[in-house]
Formats: sequence, C-alpha cells, structure tokens
Amino acid sequence: MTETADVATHQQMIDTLSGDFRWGVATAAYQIEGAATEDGRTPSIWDTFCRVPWAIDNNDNGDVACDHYHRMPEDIALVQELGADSYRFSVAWPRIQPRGRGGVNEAGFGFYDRLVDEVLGRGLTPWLTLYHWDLPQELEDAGGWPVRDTAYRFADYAMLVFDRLKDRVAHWTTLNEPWCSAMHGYVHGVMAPGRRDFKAGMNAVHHLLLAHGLATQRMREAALDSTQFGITLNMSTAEPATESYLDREAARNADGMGVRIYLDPLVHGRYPDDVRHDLESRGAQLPVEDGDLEIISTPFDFLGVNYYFGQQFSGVDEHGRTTGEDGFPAQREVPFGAPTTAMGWEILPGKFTELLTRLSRDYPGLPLYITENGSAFDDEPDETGYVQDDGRTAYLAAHLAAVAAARQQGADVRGYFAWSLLDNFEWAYGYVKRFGLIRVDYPTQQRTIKQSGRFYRDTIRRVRGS
Ligand code: IFM
Repeated sequence: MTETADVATHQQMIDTLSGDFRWGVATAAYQIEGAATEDGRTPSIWDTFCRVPWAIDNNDNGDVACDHYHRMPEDIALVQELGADSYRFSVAWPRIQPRGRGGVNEAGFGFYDRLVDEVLGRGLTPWLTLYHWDLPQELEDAGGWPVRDTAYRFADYAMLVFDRLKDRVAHWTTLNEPWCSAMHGYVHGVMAPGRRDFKAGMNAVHHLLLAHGLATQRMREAALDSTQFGITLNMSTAEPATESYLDREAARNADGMGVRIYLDPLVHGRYPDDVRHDLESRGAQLPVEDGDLEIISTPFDFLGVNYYFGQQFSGVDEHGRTTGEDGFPAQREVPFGAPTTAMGWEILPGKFTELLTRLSRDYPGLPLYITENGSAFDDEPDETGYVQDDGRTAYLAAHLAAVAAARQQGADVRGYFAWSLLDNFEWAYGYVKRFGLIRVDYPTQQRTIKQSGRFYRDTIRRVRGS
C-alpha cells in the first residue's frame, strides 16, 4: 500500500477526534529562539555543551537556530495558518533569571510577554513549559540536578514566570522529559551537561521530581481556579522480546526506569519497590528525604505524553552475554523490524495506542495530552522550498488514528500537539534532523509549509467541520 493510500485509510478513525479535542503544535526555546546573548540572556548548559568539540553533529549550536526571537509574530501567524488552536512553547530560564538567581530580567521577560499576547491575540491558547532543558550554567557549576538545591532554585524561577503570566496563561507544564535530563544528561552523557555518572543521574531523577512538586505547590497556592498544572514525560512501551525470564526482567527494568520511576511517585506518592531494588543492586539510590514524596505527589491536572516509538528488550546481548560491560544485567533493545524514521526510530503507531490505554489503566483519572509526537525524515525541497514529505504525512496520519483508537478503548486523551511547528535544532543531531511541519531554510530563514503541515491543517478543518 502506498503512503497516500495509508493516509486515506486513517481518515475515518481520525474523524472521531471531534468535539473539544485540542489541536496544537509544539516548540522549545533553545531549539528555535537563537539570540543566545541578547537582552541579558546568560548561557545555559546547552550553550556550554555545544562548545564541546563534536558533542553536536556538525558542531552546530543554538546561537541563531530559527531566529524565532526576532521572527516570533511571523511564526505565531503560521501556527494560526496551520489551523491549530493551541501553541506549546517553553521559556528559557536564563532569559528570565540570568545565572539562575535573583529577580526578573525585564528585557528577557518582555519577549515572553509579547509572545503570550501575540498567541492570545490570534485566538490561540498558550501552553507554557517552564523547563525544556535550559538550566543556567551557574546552577550546573553548583552541582546541577544531582544537587537538591537546584529543585528549590527551579521553584523560585517558576514563581517569577508564574506571577507575571498567570493572568494570561492557564496551562502550565513544569518539566519536559525529565528522563532525558537525568539519563541523557547525567548518565549517558549525550545531552547537556554531558556527564556519565549513574549515581548522579539517579539523584537528578529525584531532584527533578522534587522541583516539579515544589513548583506546582507554590504556583497552585497563587493560582486562579481555572489554572491547570501538568508535567510532560517521554514514554515508550517496553516489552520482552521473548517470554524468557531474562527478557522479561530486561523489559521490567526498562519500564521501571522509563515510566514507573516518574509516574508512581507523581501519582501514588511512592517509588516502585522493584526499581528501588534494581538501583540498590547497582549501588545507587534515590535521595529521598522526609516529606519529599508528599511534595512530589502534589495533585496535578494533566499528564503530557511525548511518544515517538515503542521498544522491546532482551536480557541477553548480541554476544550471548547476560551481563553488560558495566557489570549490570544486559539490556538489549531488539528491533521489531518496522520501518524507521531518519532518527532510526521504528514507526509503531499501534504501540502508541497501547501506551495510552496502559497509562489510563494504571494511572486512572489523569487526563492525557499528547504534548509531542512527530517524525524526522530526510526532506527534499523543490525549488520553491516546498517539501512533499509523504513519510512524515503518513506518520502523522497513523499516529493521529492511534490516538483516536486509544480514546475508543477508553483512554482519556484530550489533545494532540504535533512536534514540531518548525524544523529546528535537534539537540545532539544539530540541524541535520528535521521534524517540522514547516520547512526552515536556515541560510535565508524562509519558512515553507510542508505537505504534512497542509495535511494537519486540512485534517483539523475537516474534523472541526470548519
Ligand atoms: O526535539 C525533541 C524535543 O526537544 C524533546 N522530545 C523529542 C524531540 C525529538 O527528538
């Protein structure tokens, strides 16, 4: 079946996403803003990490990115042109609070003040994320997320933003993907700040969750009744590759470290016993102090779900060994054999449905919003800059249908934000990987809506009957 035919087969299912289902697009500050040294912004861990030779493909950095800082009104107009009703963006901590301490930097705040007005002025709903990875460098120098004080610094920063924007922004997300901050940032070393220290990573997990809880508590106390708070987690499915004991153990551990280590304390106020046991056997622990779990489980209103792929695991590596070089039980990801995106991520929309129904089953009563879902492909623009991105369009259609299927099976999914509005700085992959519904030609900064963007716009129009 061709990809176009694929898209048509999903239409009926997608059409069930009617009523007050929310349709959005998402971005993040460092990935699009540029203007790295303007108006008092100080370096974040990403500015520093980008200076490490070859930490980033092509030695790219976010100094200019999509130049969104100077083109913001044009970009918000594009959100409207796509027919979205909501815009998810993040605030750069070192713009608001240079060096991570002290009061508001008025010039930096002014950008978000104008942005929120622009979004509202176009009849769109702003969805604000407080932390999409721009930790002020000085806070990393003081120990970063592995130290407890960073959680308190985050809550102070959150209040600076909240006090100024709470009258106009009703949807607040504390953290984006704490798994990436802790694991890629402090354990695997492939994202800022680039450390490789398992124990530090586990300290980071706990302090990120504490930061979420402290900030949510303080913002809630100062909030209007209609304000909603949430957190966004990146999650996948983790299945055993076979029914063997070792494979089931590998999958259990992956699910524990990817999903339950975050959601169990957030929702149930406790870390899972099996995860604590796994950590102990690795000489690590979560640095829980009295009262922390009450703070972390402060009630919140929605869970943001970022889904890109599903996974299955084996407890035996490719050489038949059951212990990895780190001395821990082997954990090998086993491909399903599905087609992949340019990131090498397998395209598995059915697993998206499984994840969403599982979340609603295991954590009932928590409204879900898809705060990111999307795909990178090697785009080939024509001479006008237009991209006929059949692969991305098919991915989008299949995943929207997967969301609709999850809803039919009882999952309480209330909205979808496509990742991403624009091609942008894809972290360690620099500008090579493109996730945008809109192409950005970086030398000219020209924006061109891709076929996938038109598909998204037409879908929203059709489903809304407008
Ligand atoms: O670009 C990222 C985003 O910043 C966080 N979630 C995954 C996306 C694609 O890798």
